[in-house]
Amino acid sequence: MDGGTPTRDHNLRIDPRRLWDALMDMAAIGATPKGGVRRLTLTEVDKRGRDHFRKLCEAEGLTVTVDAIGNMFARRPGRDPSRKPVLFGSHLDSQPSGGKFDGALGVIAGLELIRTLNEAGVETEAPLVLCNWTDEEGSRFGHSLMGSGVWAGVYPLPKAYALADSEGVTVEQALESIGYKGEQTAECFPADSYFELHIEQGPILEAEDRLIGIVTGAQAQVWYDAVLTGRDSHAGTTPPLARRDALVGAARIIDLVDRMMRARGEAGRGTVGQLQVLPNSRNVVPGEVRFSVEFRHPDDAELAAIAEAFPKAAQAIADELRLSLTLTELFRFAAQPFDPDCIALVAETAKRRGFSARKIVSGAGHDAVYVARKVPTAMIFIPCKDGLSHNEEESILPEHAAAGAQVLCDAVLARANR
Ligand code: HGY
Ligand code: MN
Ligand code: MN
Ligand code: MN
Repeated sequence: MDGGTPTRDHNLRIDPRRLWDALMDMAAIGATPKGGVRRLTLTEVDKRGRDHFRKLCEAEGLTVTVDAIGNMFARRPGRDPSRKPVLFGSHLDSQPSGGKFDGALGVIAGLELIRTLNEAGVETEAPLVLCNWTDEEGSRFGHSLMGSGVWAGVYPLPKAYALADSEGVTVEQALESIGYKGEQTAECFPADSYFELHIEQGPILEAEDRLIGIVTGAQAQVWYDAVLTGRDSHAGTTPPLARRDALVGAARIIDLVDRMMRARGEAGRGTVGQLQVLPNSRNVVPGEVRFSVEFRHPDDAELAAIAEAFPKAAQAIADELRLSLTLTELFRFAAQPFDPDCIALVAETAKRRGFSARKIVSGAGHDAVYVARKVPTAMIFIPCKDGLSHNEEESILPEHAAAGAQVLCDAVLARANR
């Protein structure tokens, strides 16, 4: 790559067709019949996505490294090696039946940025690093934003390694089995800034006909695992008062979660997404039920109030039904504001390109939430159809993907050459 003459504003244009083709190629890895993807973290399919990503990066002259938690970093040198790198990217893992753009858009748009620079022979002042973070979704091992969380010092590596999925496979075993337990330490390295392009995963941009979301931060979250234990007994012979039915208890706690959400109006979020009934036999009163609970709120005080009230109310339900309840708080994070300078750069960039934009707080969690604890960070959103995500029908318009990638490219370039 010959050195280009880095100027402040190259006015480089990404290639929308090349971007969309690369998105469709990645979407083919783990493609599901209904048009989504299944690339559960650290599975063989995730490995295929990772291998494909590595190949594309190396074909662009990037040096790819993998850290101890499997985070992938594809590095492009800058003119001034003493400068801290500008980071950008997202995640390639997906929900069990996820959409083809959640995470992948940010990674593939980052690759398009690199391709655009290479095509123009432009060298930036600061180095660039394109990131693929491990296990953003948290669906398999119960901790979302795991890779970025280890990198940012939120999760100790041994704790992350010991997390196990429902079959008892640990993160460390899964990393080893797909060959992505890297040598490099998973500690955060010095970085100038981080920019993440992502679909909004909600309805606001589409409803307001805005092209770009200038993301100012993300809301607070708390995740729990719950185990309710009663007693298996015969469905035909056990009278009501003798029953210790864990599924009835779970049903009442699920209703409690829903009522606590609705009590907070439009901003409330409370979800039970996973549920396992044991012994799961139609003529046995269930003696054990395991389920997930998560709450979110843009206001920390509200989230704290929920985290204070929920365990007590759930315990009262268990007591009433003579069940034992084990409630484990898996993690919690406060609402995370992003960096004002990076936010302003995204806003300026969108304006200069004439893209309609608005500021927005992210309802979803993203790797940027943890990276922001160490590095000045901002995010760029584009709309998704009907605000739908974590659904195989997730879809975006090619021109929206191109606009998001253009803003990412301009913002990273401006930051790397300032
Ligand atoms: O759950 C989340 O917010 C993220 O999309 N994994
Ligand atoms: Mn995502
Ligand atoms: Mn997601
Ligand atoms: Mn996310």
